[in-house]
Amino acid sequence: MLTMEDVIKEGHPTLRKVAEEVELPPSEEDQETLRRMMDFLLHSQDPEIAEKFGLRPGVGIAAPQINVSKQIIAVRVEDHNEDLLNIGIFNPKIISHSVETTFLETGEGCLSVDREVPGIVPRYARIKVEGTDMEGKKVQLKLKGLPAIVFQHEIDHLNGIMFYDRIEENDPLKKELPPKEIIKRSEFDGPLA
Ligand code: LHY
Ligand code: NI
Repeated sequence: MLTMEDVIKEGHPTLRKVAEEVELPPSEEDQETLRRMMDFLLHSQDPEIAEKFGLRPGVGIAAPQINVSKQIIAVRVEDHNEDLLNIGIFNPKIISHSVETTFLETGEGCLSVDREVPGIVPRYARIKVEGTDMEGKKVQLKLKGLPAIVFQHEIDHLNGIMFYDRIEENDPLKKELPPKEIIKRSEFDGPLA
């Protein structure tokens, strides 16, 4: 099973790389990677297992964080109705998003960052994500609230982006995306960068 020792930390070059697309249908090896990532989240959210293995509770993880530079993410998080969204996705892509932005009141953290970084991380309030699930089936998800934030955090990892890259350096409490990003991204023109 994966533990914190398998999770690479900031400064590791893999976290700054653009991850490779997964070939479809997903290979046994890629499926196994995703399964291990989903198990990690499950274990990290089980108080007894987490305590026993020293796991930091997590709601999302991206393959580059376990030093696999491939477009694979796992998310395990409750939505605003307390329904569990537990999903693994190959090649996730934000195909559209709201103009409205949002942010987590408490700021964001990262399993690959062993320090607190205060500041507002602006995120799209709503996104539509396309990708491929564990079985190789194409899926589309419409997300808002915490699940939308977690997906954006994880998809950022696939593009070598850390959450603190999005905190305005001279104004860490700024709640808007920089205007040029709003313009660029509202054209739905490809990956976040
Ligand atoms: N995991 C974070 C976690 O605590 C994800 C996250 C996302 C935290 C958004 C807070 C806000 O589960 C990761 O760092 N995954 O990359
Ligand atoms: Ni992270």
